[in-house]
Amino acid sequence: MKEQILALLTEKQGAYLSGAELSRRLNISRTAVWKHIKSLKDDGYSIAASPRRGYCLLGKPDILAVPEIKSGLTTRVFGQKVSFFPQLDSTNEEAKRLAAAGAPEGTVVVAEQQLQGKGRLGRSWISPPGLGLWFSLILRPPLLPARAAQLTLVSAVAVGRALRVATGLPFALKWPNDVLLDGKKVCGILTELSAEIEKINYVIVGIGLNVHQKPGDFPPELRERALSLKMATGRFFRRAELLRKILAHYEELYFAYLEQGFPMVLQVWRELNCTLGKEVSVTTTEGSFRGTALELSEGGCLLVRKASGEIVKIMAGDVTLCCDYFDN
Ligand code: BT5
Repeated sequence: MKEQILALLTEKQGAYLSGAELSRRLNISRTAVWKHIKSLKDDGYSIAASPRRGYCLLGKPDILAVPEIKSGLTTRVFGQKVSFFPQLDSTNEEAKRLAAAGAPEGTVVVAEQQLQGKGRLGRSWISPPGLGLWFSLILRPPLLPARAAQLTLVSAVAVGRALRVATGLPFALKWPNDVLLDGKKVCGILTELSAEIEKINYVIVGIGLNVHQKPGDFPPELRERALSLKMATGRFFRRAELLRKILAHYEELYFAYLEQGFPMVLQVWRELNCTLGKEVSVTTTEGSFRGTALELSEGGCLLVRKASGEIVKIMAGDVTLCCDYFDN
Protein backbone atom coordinates (compact mmCIF):
# COMPACT_ATOMS: atom_id res chain seq x y z
CA MET A 1 0.00 0.00 0.00
CA LYS A 2 2.89 2.34 0.83
CA GLU A 3 4.20 1.77 -2.70
CA GLN A 4 0.87 2.76 -4.21
CA ILE A 5 0.63 5.92 -2.13
CA LEU A 6 4.16 6.81 -3.13
CA ALA A 7 3.37 6.18 -6.80
CA LEU A 8 0.24 8.38 -6.66
CA LEU A 9 2.08 11.21 -4.90
CA THR A 10 4.98 10.95 -7.37
CA GLU A 11 2.53 11.14 -10.29
CA LYS A 12 1.31 14.48 -8.95
CA GLN A 13 4.80 15.97 -9.46
CA GLY A 14 4.79 18.32 -6.50
CA ALA A 15 1.04 19.09 -6.47
CA TYR A 16 -1.29 18.19 -3.59
CA LEU A 17 -3.43 15.07 -3.53
CA SER A 18 -6.25 15.03 -1.02
CA GLY A 19 -6.55 12.41 1.72
CA ALA A 20 -10.11 11.76 0.54
CA GLU A 21 -8.97 10.98 -2.99
CA LEU A 22 -6.15 8.73 -1.79
CA SER A 23 -8.58 6.89 0.45
CA ARG A 24 -11.10 6.51 -2.41
CA ARG A 25 -8.57 5.39 -5.02
CA LEU A 26 -6.91 2.86 -2.75
CA ASN A 27 -10.08 1.81 -0.98
CA ILE A 28 -8.66 2.33 2.51
CA SER A 29 -9.72 4.59 5.37
CA ARG A 30 -8.32 8.10 5.79
CA THR A 31 -6.71 6.98 9.03
CA ALA A 32 -4.94 4.19 7.11
CA VAL A 33 -3.75 6.76 4.54
CA TRP A 34 -2.40 8.93 7.35
CA LYS A 35 -0.57 5.95 8.92
CA HIS A 36 1.12 5.06 5.61
CA ILE A 37 2.10 8.71 5.07
CA LYS A 38 3.62 8.76 8.54
CA SER A 39 5.55 5.62 7.79
CA LEU A 40 6.85 7.12 4.52
CA LYS A 41 7.98 10.18 6.50
CA ASP A 42 9.77 7.88 8.94
CA ASP A 43 11.57 6.41 5.90
CA GLY A 44 12.89 9.91 5.12
CA TYR A 45 10.38 11.16 2.53
CA SER A 46 9.55 14.82 2.83
CA ILE A 47 5.75 15.10 2.60
CA ALA A 48 3.79 18.26 3.29
CA ALA A 49 0.40 17.71 4.91
CA SER A 50 -2.33 20.33 4.82
CA PRO A 51 -5.77 19.74 6.38
CA ARG A 52 -7.55 21.27 3.39
CA ARG A 53 -5.33 20.32 0.44
CA GLY A 54 -4.03 16.90 1.42
CA TYR A 55 -0.51 15.56 0.87
CA CYS A 56 2.32 16.70 -1.34
CA LEU A 57 5.60 14.89 -1.97
CA LEU A 58 8.38 17.46 -1.61
CA GLY A 59 11.44 15.28 -1.73
CA LYS A 60 12.63 11.71 -1.82
CA PRO A 61 15.67 10.50 0.06
CA ASP A 62 18.09 8.35 -1.90
CA ILE A 63 17.03 5.28 -0.03
CA LEU A 64 16.71 1.75 -1.29
CA ALA A 65 13.65 0.73 0.69
CA VAL A 66 11.29 -1.67 -1.07
CA PRO A 67 8.46 0.84 -1.80
CA GLU A 68 10.94 3.23 -3.37
CA ILE A 69 12.33 0.47 -5.61
CA LYS A 70 8.96 -0.90 -6.60
CA SER A 71 7.17 2.33 -7.31
CA GLY A 72 7.55 2.86 -11.06
CA LEU A 73 9.01 -0.57 -11.76
CA THR A 74 8.21 -1.50 -15.36
CA THR A 75 9.26 -5.16 -15.31
CA ARG A 76 6.96 -8.16 -15.05
CA VAL A 77 9.35 -10.67 -13.41
CA PHE A 78 12.57 -9.00 -12.24
CA GLY A 79 12.13 -7.15 -8.96
CA GLN A 80 8.57 -8.33 -8.34
CA LYS A 81 10.05 -9.65 -5.09
CA VAL A 82 12.62 -7.43 -3.43
CA SER A 83 14.38 -8.05 -0.14
CA PHE A 84 16.14 -5.04 1.30
CA PHE A 85 18.66 -5.14 4.15
CA PRO A 86 20.44 -2.17 5.75
CA GLN A 87 23.46 -4.43 6.15
CA LEU A 88 24.44 -7.88 4.88
CA ASP A 89 27.54 -10.02 4.62
CA SER A 90 26.98 -10.23 0.87
CA THR A 91 23.82 -9.91 -1.23
CA ASN A 92 24.98 -12.97 -3.21
CA GLU A 93 25.11 -15.03 -0.01
CA GLU A 94 21.63 -13.90 1.04
CA ALA A 95 20.30 -14.53 -2.48
CA LYS A 96 21.72 -18.06 -2.32
CA ARG A 97 19.96 -18.65 1.00
CA LEU A 98 16.67 -17.40 -0.47
CA ALA A 99 17.09 -19.34 -3.73
CA ALA A 100 17.81 -22.56 -1.82
CA ALA A 101 14.58 -21.95 0.10
CA GLY A 102 12.66 -21.66 -3.19
CA ALA A 103 12.59 -17.91 -3.97
CA PRO A 104 11.30 -17.34 -7.51
CA GLU A 105 13.18 -16.13 -10.55
CA GLY A 106 13.59 -12.38 -10.58
CA THR A 107 13.90 -12.02 -6.80
CA VAL A 108 16.22 -9.13 -5.97
CA VAL A 109 18.31 -8.82 -2.81
CA VAL A 110 19.69 -5.38 -2.13
CA ALA A 111 21.77 -4.03 0.73
CA GLU A 112 22.72 -0.54 1.80
CA GLN A 113 26.06 -1.91 2.95
CA GLN A 114 27.96 -5.19 2.51
CA LEU A 115 30.38 -6.21 5.20
CA GLN A 116 31.94 -8.97 3.12
CA GLY A 117 31.13 -7.96 -0.44
CA LYS A 118 32.62 -10.54 -2.78
CA GLY A 119 34.54 -10.23 -6.02
CA ARG A 120 35.58 -13.26 -8.05
CA LEU A 121 38.11 -15.84 -6.88
CA GLY A 122 38.00 -14.84 -3.22
CA ARG A 123 38.62 -11.16 -3.90
CA SER A 124 36.59 -8.56 -2.05
CA TRP A 125 34.21 -5.87 -3.27
CA ILE A 126 34.23 -2.60 -1.33
CA SER A 127 30.59 -1.76 -0.55
CA PRO A 128 30.24 1.17 1.87
CA PRO A 129 26.81 2.37 3.01
CA GLY A 130 24.96 4.99 1.01
CA LEU A 131 27.44 5.21 -1.86
CA GLY A 132 26.56 2.43 -4.26
CA LEU A 133 24.10 -0.09 -5.54
CA TRP A 134 24.91 -3.55 -4.23
CA PHE A 135 22.38 -6.15 -5.32
CA SER A 136 21.84 -9.72 -6.50
CA LEU A 137 19.27 -11.24 -8.80
CA ILE A 138 18.04 -14.82 -8.66
CA LEU A 139 17.68 -16.49 -12.07
CA ARG A 140 16.39 -19.96 -12.88
CA PRO A 141 17.20 -20.28 -16.59
CA PRO A 142 16.18 -23.48 -18.41
CA LEU A 143 19.75 -23.92 -19.72
CA LEU A 144 22.51 -26.47 -19.46
CA PRO A 145 25.02 -25.53 -16.74
CA ALA A 146 27.75 -25.12 -19.37
CA ARG A 147 25.96 -22.00 -20.61
CA ALA A 148 25.79 -20.28 -17.21
CA ALA A 149 28.95 -18.25 -17.87
CA GLN A 150 27.13 -16.54 -20.74
CA LEU A 151 24.91 -14.92 -18.14
CA THR A 152 27.83 -12.78 -16.99
CA LEU A 153 28.02 -11.33 -20.48
CA VAL A 154 24.23 -10.92 -20.63
CA SER A 155 24.44 -9.01 -17.32
CA ALA A 156 27.33 -6.83 -18.48
CA VAL A 157 25.46 -5.90 -21.66
CA ALA A 158 22.32 -5.06 -19.67
CA VAL A 159 24.22 -2.84 -17.21
CA GLY A 160 26.29 -1.26 -19.97
CA ARG A 161 23.17 -0.37 -21.95
CA ALA A 162 21.33 0.95 -18.89
CA LEU A 163 24.28 3.16 -17.91
CA ARG A 164 24.70 4.49 -21.44
CA VAL A 165 21.03 5.45 -21.57
CA ALA A 166 21.06 6.95 -18.05
CA THR A 167 24.23 9.01 -18.53
CA GLY A 168 24.79 9.41 -22.28
CA LEU A 169 28.41 8.31 -21.71
CA PRO A 170 30.19 5.49 -23.56
CA PHE A 171 30.48 2.90 -20.80
CA ALA A 172 32.34 -0.12 -22.17
CA LEU A 173 32.59 -3.81 -21.32
CA LYS A 174 35.80 -5.58 -20.41
CA TRP A 175 35.62 -9.35 -20.69
CA PRO A 176 34.19 -11.01 -18.76
CA ASN A 177 32.60 -9.02 -15.93
CA ASP A 178 33.52 -5.36 -15.81
CA VAL A 179 31.83 -2.17 -16.91
CA LEU A 180 34.37 0.61 -17.39
CA LEU A 181 34.61 4.24 -18.36
CA ASP A 182 37.99 5.55 -19.49
CA GLY A 183 39.50 2.27 -18.36
CA LYS A 184 38.21 2.67 -14.79
CA LYS A 185 35.84 0.22 -13.15
CA VAL A 186 32.41 1.49 -12.30
CA CYS A 187 30.68 -1.87 -11.97
CA GLY A 188 31.67 -5.47 -11.33
CA ILE A 189 29.58 -8.59 -11.77
CA LEU A 190 29.83 -11.86 -9.89
CA THR A 191 27.89 -14.83 -11.26
CA GLU A 192 27.48 -17.89 -9.06
CA LEU A 193 25.87 -21.18 -10.01
CA SER A 194 24.07 -24.01 -8.29
CA ALA A 195 23.56 -26.92 -10.67
CA GLU A 196 23.29 -30.64 -11.22
CA ILE A 197 25.06 -32.19 -14.18
CA GLU A 198 22.29 -31.44 -16.63
CA LYS A 199 20.25 -28.81 -14.89
CA ILE A 200 20.73 -25.38 -13.37
CA ASN A 201 19.04 -25.02 -10.00
CA TYR A 202 19.67 -21.30 -9.85
CA VAL A 203 22.12 -18.64 -10.86
CA ILE A 204 22.89 -15.66 -8.65
CA VAL A 205 24.01 -12.56 -10.51
CA GLY A 206 25.61 -10.05 -8.14
CA ILE A 207 26.05 -6.52 -9.41
CA GLY A 208 28.09 -3.83 -7.67
CA LEU A 209 27.75 -0.31 -9.08
CA ASN A 210 29.62 2.71 -7.68
CA VAL A 211 27.22 5.66 -7.59
CA HIS A 212 28.01 8.53 -5.21
CA GLN A 213 31.69 8.06 -4.32
CA LYS A 214 34.20 10.87 -4.57
CA PRO A 215 37.83 9.85 -5.26
CA GLY A 216 38.68 9.97 -1.54
CA ASP A 217 35.93 7.46 -0.75
CA PHE A 218 37.91 4.69 -2.46
CA PRO A 219 40.86 3.12 -0.68
CA PRO A 220 44.20 4.42 -2.07
CA GLU A 221 44.93 1.25 -4.02
CA LEU A 222 41.69 1.64 -6.00
CA ARG A 223 41.76 5.39 -6.62
CA GLU A 224 43.45 5.19 -10.01
CA ARG A 225 41.23 2.43 -11.31
CA ALA A 226 37.77 2.82 -9.80
CA LEU A 227 35.10 5.32 -10.72
CA SER A 228 31.58 6.24 -9.60
CA LEU A 229 28.73 7.67 -11.65
CA LYS A 230 29.11 10.90 -9.68
CA MET A 231 32.79 11.15 -10.64
CA ALA A 232 32.02 10.25 -14.26
CA THR A 233 29.17 12.71 -14.78
CA GLY A 234 29.18 15.22 -11.92
CA ARG A 235 25.51 14.35 -11.54
CA PHE A 236 23.41 12.87 -8.75
CA PHE A 237 21.67 9.57 -9.47
CA ARG A 238 18.90 8.07 -7.39
CA ARG A 239 19.91 4.49 -6.71
CA ALA A 240 16.39 3.05 -6.71
CA GLU A 241 15.80 4.57 -10.12
CA LEU A 242 19.07 3.16 -11.44
CA LEU A 243 18.11 -0.24 -10.10
CA ARG A 244 14.74 -0.11 -11.88
CA LYS A 245 16.45 0.91 -15.13
CA ILE A 246 18.98 -1.90 -14.88
CA LEU A 247 16.24 -4.43 -14.10
CA ALA A 248 14.20 -3.23 -17.10
CA HIS A 249 17.14 -3.56 -19.52
CA TYR A 250 18.16 -6.83 -17.96
CA GLU A 251 14.72 -8.44 -18.10
CA GLU A 252 14.26 -7.53 -21.75
CA LEU A 253 17.67 -8.88 -22.73
CA TYR A 254 17.43 -12.02 -20.58
CA PHE A 255 14.15 -13.22 -22.04
CA ALA A 256 15.29 -12.35 -25.57
CA TYR A 257 18.46 -14.38 -24.88
CA LEU A 258 16.47 -17.38 -23.64
CA GLU A 259 14.28 -17.22 -26.73
CA GLN A 260 16.81 -16.36 -29.42
CA GLY A 261 20.06 -17.74 -28.02
CA PHE A 262 23.46 -16.20 -27.37
CA PRO A 263 24.32 -14.72 -30.83
CA MET A 264 22.14 -11.65 -30.29
CA VAL A 265 23.89 -10.95 -26.96
CA LEU A 266 27.29 -11.41 -28.63
CA GLN A 267 26.39 -8.88 -31.24
CA VAL A 268 25.55 -6.17 -28.68
CA TRP A 269 28.49 -7.17 -26.48
CA ARG A 270 30.83 -6.57 -29.46
CA GLU A 271 29.34 -3.10 -29.94
CA LEU A 272 29.88 -2.18 -26.29
CA ASN A 273 33.20 -3.88 -25.62
CA CYS A 274 36.63 -2.35 -25.04
CA THR A 275 38.52 -5.65 -25.05
CA LEU A 276 38.68 -6.92 -28.63
CA GLY A 277 41.62 -5.81 -30.72
CA LYS A 278 43.60 -4.77 -27.61
CA GLU A 279 46.89 -6.03 -26.28
CA VAL A 280 45.99 -7.91 -23.12
CA SER A 281 47.60 -9.73 -20.29
CA VAL A 282 45.63 -12.81 -19.31
CA THR A 283 45.75 -14.66 -16.01
CA THR A 284 44.04 -18.03 -15.61
CA THR A 285 44.44 -20.82 -13.09
CA GLU A 286 47.13 -22.16 -15.45
CA GLY A 287 49.27 -19.02 -15.44
CA SER A 288 49.70 -15.67 -17.19
CA PHE A 289 50.58 -14.61 -20.72
CA ARG A 290 50.24 -11.66 -23.08
CA GLY A 291 48.61 -11.50 -26.46
CA THR A 292 45.98 -9.84 -28.60
CA ALA A 293 42.29 -10.26 -27.76
CA LEU A 294 40.87 -11.38 -31.11
CA GLU A 295 37.24 -12.32 -30.75
CA LEU A 296 34.64 -13.98 -28.59
CA SER A 297 33.77 -17.57 -29.46
CA GLU A 298 30.18 -18.55 -30.19
CA GLY A 299 29.89 -19.59 -26.54
CA GLY A 300 31.37 -16.41 -25.03
CA CYS A 301 34.99 -17.51 -24.46
CA LEU A 302 37.75 -15.01 -25.24
CA LEU A 303 40.13 -15.95 -28.06
CA VAL A 304 43.62 -14.53 -27.53
CA ARG A 305 46.52 -14.75 -30.01
CA LYS A 306 49.94 -15.14 -28.40
CA ALA A 307 53.08 -13.64 -29.95
CA SER A 308 53.89 -17.15 -31.22
CA GLY A 309 50.70 -17.07 -33.30
CA GLU A 310 48.99 -19.71 -31.16
CA ILE A 311 45.34 -18.91 -30.44
CA VAL A 312 44.19 -19.68 -26.90
CA LYS A 313 40.56 -19.99 -25.86
CA ILE A 314 39.95 -18.51 -22.38
CA MET A 315 36.88 -19.77 -20.57
CA ALA A 316 37.52 -18.03 -17.24
CA GLY A 317 40.20 -15.65 -16.09
CA ASP A 318 41.32 -12.09 -15.60
CA VAL A 319 42.16 -9.80 -18.46
CA THR A 320 44.24 -6.65 -18.12
CA LEU A 321 44.08 -4.19 -20.97
CA CYS A 322 47.73 -3.32 -21.47
CA CYS A 323 46.89 0.31 -22.30
CA ASP A 324 45.04 0.77 -18.98
CA TYR A 325 46.15 0.66 -15.41
CA PHE A 326 43.46 -1.79 -14.60
CA ASP A 327 44.48 -5.21 -13.39
CA ASN A 328 41.36 -7.24 -12.60
C1 BT5 B 1 34.03 -8.31 -9.47
O1 BT5 B 1 35.03 -9.16 -9.10
O2 BT5 B 1 34.16 -7.30 -10.10
C2 BT5 B 1 32.66 -8.71 -8.95
C3 BT5 B 1 32.06 -7.70 -8.04
C4 BT5 B 1 30.65 -8.06 -7.67
C5 BT5 B 1 30.14 -7.21 -6.55
C6 BT5 B 1 28.68 -7.46 -6.27
S1 BT5 B 1 28.01 -6.34 -5.12
C7 BT5 B 1 26.56 -7.27 -4.99
C8 BT5 B 1 26.98 -8.72 -5.02
N1 BT5 B 1 27.27 -9.22 -3.69
C9 BT5 B 1 28.57 -9.52 -3.55
O3 BT5 B 1 29.10 -9.94 -2.50
N2 BT5 B 1 29.23 -9.30 -4.70
C10 BT5 B 1 28.33 -8.84 -5.75
P1 BT5 B 1 36.52 -9.07 -9.61
O4 BT5 B 1 36.55 -9.01 -11.10
O5 BT5 B 1 37.21 -10.17 -8.93
O6 BT5 B 1 37.02 -7.67 -9.09
C11 BT5 B 1 37.33 -7.48 -7.73
C12 BT5 B 1 38.36 -6.38 -7.67
O7 BT5 B 1 37.77 -5.11 -8.01
C13 BT5 B 1 38.97 -6.18 -6.29
O8 BT5 B 1 40.05 -7.06 -6.10
C14 BT5 B 1 39.42 -4.72 -6.36
O9 BT5 B 1 40.64 -4.61 -7.07
C15 BT5 B 1 38.36 -4.08 -7.23
N3 BT5 B 1 37.29 -3.45 -6.43
C16 BT5 B 1 36.81 -3.79 -5.20
N4 BT5 B 1 35.79 -2.99 -4.84
C17 BT5 B 1 35.62 -2.13 -5.86
C18 BT5 B 1 34.73 -1.06 -6.09
N5 BT5 B 1 33.77 -0.71 -5.21
N6 BT5 B 1 34.85 -0.39 -7.26
C19 BT5 B 1 35.78 -0.70 -8.18
N7 BT5 B 1 36.65 -1.70 -8.02
C20 BT5 B 1 36.58 -2.41 -6.87
